[in-house]
Amino acid sequence: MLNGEQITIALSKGRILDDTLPLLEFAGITPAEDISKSRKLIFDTNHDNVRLVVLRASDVPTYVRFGAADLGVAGKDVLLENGSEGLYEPLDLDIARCRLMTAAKVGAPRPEGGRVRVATKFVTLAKQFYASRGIQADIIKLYGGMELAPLLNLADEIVDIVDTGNTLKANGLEARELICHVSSRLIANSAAMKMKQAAMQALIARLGEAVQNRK
Ligand code: PRT
Ligand code: MG
Repeated sequence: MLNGEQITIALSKGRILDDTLPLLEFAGITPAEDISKSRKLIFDTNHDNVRLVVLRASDVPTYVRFGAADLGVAGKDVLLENGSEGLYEPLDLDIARCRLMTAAKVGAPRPEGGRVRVATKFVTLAKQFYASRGIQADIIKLYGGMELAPLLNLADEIVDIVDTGNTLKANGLEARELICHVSSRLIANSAAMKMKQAAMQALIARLGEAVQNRK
């Protein structure tokens, strides 16, 4: 079914990878070796023309946008934050589900009158959210461990991903407002969708079946 066109699929390291591999497996694509046990970044598969590359979650859209990878799997949070220009989003894979939320110290009131200091790695989404509520926010860019910022009084609030809420709880924080629901999406390079139409469509269709099968 997959014809000879070379297809490169970019996967996110970490939690998304664990949920993506079973979908690929159902779609008939098996890595030639155990990705989680290897330090390699490029993996052959049981299909001569399909290979997998394993990247940082936030780099996946970049590889796909520039056509270095034809397909990729990325969180909707990353796509919304970085923009999805030049990308198709043919499938909601319905994996790595979570919520983007604001959070603050338990019981702490939002500073009145003045500006709210917000620590996050989602600078664009945070700006949009507070602006949409008419709240003046000073956004402080962090690269991780956002939970620490309110504890050390670097910020009043954070914007971060919440799943179980355990991380917030363990740090004396509580979720406040929901910004958006998040799941991982299959993304496709728009030129590859035309140039490699047959192989791309076949793969997307198979992955669509894999998603349905999980439901
Ligand atoms: O390393 P890099 O900065 O490139 O990426 P990353 O650290 O965001 O990668 P990774 O693997 O942690 O997350 C990749 C994607 O998984 C995210 O972009 C989301 O789309 C999705 N996802 C799903 C999550 C979570 N669930 C999640 N729980 N991403 C992060 N978390 C973190 C969250 O940041 C917080 O620290 O887990 C903690 C909250 O979890 P709970 O269960 O305690 O609420
Ligand atoms: Mg992480």
